[in-house]
Amino acid sequence: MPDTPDPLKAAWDEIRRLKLEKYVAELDANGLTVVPPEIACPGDLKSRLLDALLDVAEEETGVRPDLETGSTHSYLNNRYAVEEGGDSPFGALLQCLLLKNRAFEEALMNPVHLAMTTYLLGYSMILSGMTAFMKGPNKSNLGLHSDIFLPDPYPPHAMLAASTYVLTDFDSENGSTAYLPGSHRLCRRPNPEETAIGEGGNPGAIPVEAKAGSLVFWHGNTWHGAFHRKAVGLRVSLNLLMARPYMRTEEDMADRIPEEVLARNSARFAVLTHQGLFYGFTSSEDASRRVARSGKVTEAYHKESGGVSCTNPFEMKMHS
Ligand SMILES: O=C(O)CCC(=O)C(=O)O
Ligand SMILES: [Fe+2]
Repeated sequence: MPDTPDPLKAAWDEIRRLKLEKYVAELDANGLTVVPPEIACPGDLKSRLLDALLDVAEEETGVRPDLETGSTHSYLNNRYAVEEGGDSPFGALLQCLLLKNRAFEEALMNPVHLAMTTYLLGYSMILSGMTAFMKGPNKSNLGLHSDIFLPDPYPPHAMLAASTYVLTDFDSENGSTAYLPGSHRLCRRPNPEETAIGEGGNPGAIPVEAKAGSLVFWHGNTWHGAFHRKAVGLRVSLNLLMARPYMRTEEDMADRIPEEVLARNSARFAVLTHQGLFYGFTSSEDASRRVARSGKVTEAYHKESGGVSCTNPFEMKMHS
């Protein structure tokens, strides 16, 4: 047998190096885990992410969000309002964030983030999308759902993983994420009568309690939603949706990442931002260009990862 490194062993070694074993156990058992700030966000990453999001929101709307009172976002009638004229269960959405501040590159490349999501999705995973939610006081709960857009039954292994940087404290009063422990093993989406949370809703759904600076991870199959915010002020979170490379992604990044951004990052960053994908071509010439780019990036990543990554669709394994 050739002496090829084992990607599962490599992923596990990294988890042990970062002392994440107990969070992996919780993720396996419950389908969701909270990694606390001292492990998830060393240094000042949390405050830089929060400041960056306030800046992006101000640039997009002309108004700086009011963190203390939430008055800029109360009862926001926005996309995905549950009923006509009602408020949005997400609050404001800030999308396609990766290139809007260097702190977002750091959020993606944070070793804790990569170790936990690589455990679920393998070394060939990619970023599906980077989205922030800013929620003021509101009335609408976000019902339970799985993030994955696949027909039931879902495979038991993760095809998607979600990572949420909690940037203001989470509990049910202030509109935290909710989830149903163990639901990742049901391998199906909830039926309509199983989606409601809060009073009279799904009795198993519980709030995610997490201090600002925590990083919450959930399996793509896990049923989750969010409680409406009763407290004043804003709930701010940054969500990174990660995917296996053959999933359709939220964002199309292949031709969007400037050379200077690629140059200052690792080969893994290039793979995460779709440079290793060649599907999506628009002509035969474009297909050739993408295949050549993919080959270059994939080879560089293979070397950088010590041979554990494999993005070749004919050879890919569960953790490679
Ligand atoms: O607002 C939340 O906590 C949940 C949002 C959500 O469903 C998601 O990020 O997939
Ligand atoms: Fe979701």
